[in-house]
Amino acid sequence: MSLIKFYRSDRSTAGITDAVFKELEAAAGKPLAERIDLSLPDGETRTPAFLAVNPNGQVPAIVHDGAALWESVAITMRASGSSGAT
Ligand SMILES: N[C@@H](CCC(=O)N[C@@H](CS)C(=O)NCC(=O)O)C(=O)O
Repeated sequence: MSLIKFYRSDRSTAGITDAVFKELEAAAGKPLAERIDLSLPDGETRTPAFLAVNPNGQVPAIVHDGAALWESVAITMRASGSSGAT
């Protein structure tokens, strides 16, 4: 499986998604996601580049196999199904 690009920020809803990825990575014994840290105070979720990933301008968001996905619940379901853990 190709690495998932995982857009996150400290002290945000992305922490839940990050915890799920860490559990899945521990089970898989390998990294599943490349973490890309964005600064909310610096407005990094509002750049044109990130809005092309998530038009809502919010983390968490992922890009996997060329497809973007946002909303923590949707990402968790996708990641769990793609990891081989379920
Ligand atoms: N319902 C969304 C909520 C995501 C959300 O509220 N993200 C906030 C951080 S906790 C955010 O990225 N805010 C940046 C902004 O609005 O500019 C989810 O569960 O993924």
